[in-house]
Amino acid sequence: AFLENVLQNTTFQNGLATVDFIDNHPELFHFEPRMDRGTKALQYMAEIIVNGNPDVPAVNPAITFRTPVVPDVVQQTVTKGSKDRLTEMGRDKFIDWLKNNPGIQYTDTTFRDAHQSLLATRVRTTDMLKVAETVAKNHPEIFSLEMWGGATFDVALRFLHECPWQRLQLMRERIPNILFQMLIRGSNAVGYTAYPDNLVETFIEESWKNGIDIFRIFDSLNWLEGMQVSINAVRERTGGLAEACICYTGDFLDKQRNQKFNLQYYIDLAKRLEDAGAHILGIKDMAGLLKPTQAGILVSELKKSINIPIHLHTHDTSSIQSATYLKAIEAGVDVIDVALASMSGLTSQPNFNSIVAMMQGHEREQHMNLHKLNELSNYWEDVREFYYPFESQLKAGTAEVFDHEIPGGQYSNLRPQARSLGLENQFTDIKKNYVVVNKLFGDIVKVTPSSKVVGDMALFMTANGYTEQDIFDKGETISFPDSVIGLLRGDLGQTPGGFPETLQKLVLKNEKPFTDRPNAHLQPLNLVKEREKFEAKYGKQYSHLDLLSALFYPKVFDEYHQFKMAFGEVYYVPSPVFFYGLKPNEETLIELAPGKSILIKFLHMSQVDENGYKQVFFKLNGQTRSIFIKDKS
Ligand code: 3PY
Ligand code: ZN
Repeated sequence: AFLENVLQNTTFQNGLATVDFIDNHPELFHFEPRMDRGTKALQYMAEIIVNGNPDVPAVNPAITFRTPVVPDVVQQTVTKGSKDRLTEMGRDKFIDWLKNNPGIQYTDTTFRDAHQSLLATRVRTTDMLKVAETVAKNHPEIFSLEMWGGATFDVALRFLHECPWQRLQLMRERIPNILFQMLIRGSNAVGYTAYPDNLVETFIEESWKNGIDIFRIFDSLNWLEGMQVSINAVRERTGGLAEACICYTGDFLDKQRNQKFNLQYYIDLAKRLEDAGAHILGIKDMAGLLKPTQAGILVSELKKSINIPIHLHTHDTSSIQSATYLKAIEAGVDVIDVALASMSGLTSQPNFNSIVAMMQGHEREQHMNLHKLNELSNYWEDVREFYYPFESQLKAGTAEVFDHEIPGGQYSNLRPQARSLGLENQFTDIKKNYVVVNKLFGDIVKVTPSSKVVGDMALFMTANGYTEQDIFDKGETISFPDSVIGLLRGDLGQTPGGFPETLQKLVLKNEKPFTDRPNAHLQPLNLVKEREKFEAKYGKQYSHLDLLSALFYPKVFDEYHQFKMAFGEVYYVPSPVFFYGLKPNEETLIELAPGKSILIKFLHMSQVDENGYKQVFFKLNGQTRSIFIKDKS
């Protein structure tokens, strides 16, 4: 139904509105929800043209983009793949098949970790959807697609203004045959802090219902207790697979080092994860520290000690990780993580296409259509250009990673973080301090969120010019960053051997640390009550899945909502337009819904008027329209 707003109100039109008119008629000041989708799309285009996208401050006006070419499909039908196999066999038989099948299996991380590690997680749903069907039809041999979780959940809502659940659903519709995989941070789920167990459980159940099959579960301190709730939830509430991880750090062959993380440590942890109900063991080498020789030894020893299949994940920061894969393959690893050529290497995963070539003639070769994989990589090469402001400065592999142990995803983030604090010139000191902090904390596993705490402390020490000795000498009077207090209080769980007590006392002052599960102190959420609160705030327009998003990220969700009210759905806006706006006389076809497209052409824009507004003129499906936008410059 058409609802009146203030501009159509006759009292207002006739100049009869009095001072309390606004108070008496708040309903007349709700404009946005009534705008149609085309108008909201124009509103967004106009905003970006006038004020730019705040997420991309440094735009290069000279840049032009190529049009990415979607590879032709080799056949119109979708061949059965790993997803069908899991459905047909059930979990136990599927796991047996995986263990006994000689061909090496590939997980493609292009839709998640690759862009999290190279492009600050910014890859948008529309760029994924365009090739989704191609992946399903041309590459049914892929074991799984890592396409959700980790930082994608937060970044989708916060910076891309799109719904992560919708991404999952749309991808699932287009790729029915290949297993979907997500990364989940145990009791930290897709966030950075501990959440009530029942929120994590509900989240896992809904992720499964909406398309996730493999749950790669880790704990940022390798603390089994932080993973158990998630493992149980996958087993009990889904038909999917619980892949529980040992996070790999250090170098167990390095005799110089205090060997807390020795070979036996990993084997014991792997056995405990198997006993805890893992269907697959993940070796999560988030910083790319697992060297080839060590990989051969680790995988062989694990193969002797556990019965579940092994899935290896690494980052190619040092540029030697394809050698690690070859050694692991020869030692019997079952699945490896790779990224399409143009989205691989450096802080991302090793090169899928080249590894397929490496395996040609090998006894564990798995057939893949390399020609088509190359075409797919070419698509991503062009798409990657859209995201140029998010590229990290790293140009070549670095063996320094074996010293600082900074995870791939964090490495590309730390420099912009340093820049925003005015510390970019001290990046070398930050890397050194990262090592110092790790030692101060007692040598811990560093992966989200524990890695963020080490990073925060390294930045804090660099900014204040503190040395290790200063921390002990002046610690009583230093107020440490909140995340550091949280870690040493046990908010993220426990580290093997515990945190060093002297530091713990200096940081916590008089506060007592936890020794048990931080989540156990959190009240279960009453989801019915939460729904009521949610509806009181946002009405009935959002689903149960949106409620879960809001429970993880209340503030981010609120901003997402505000954005949606003003600009509607933007996931289908082409990326160059989304980030940089249209140029005069440029046009774009926008698919609002299947079969409903609009053609928008940007004509020109006026000078700023006395109230600070610019008028932006478009043609929308041939009709001239204009939008007023406040110039924020
Ligand atoms: C994440 O937690 O997002 C990671 O990718 C950790 O490696
Ligand atoms: Zn990773």
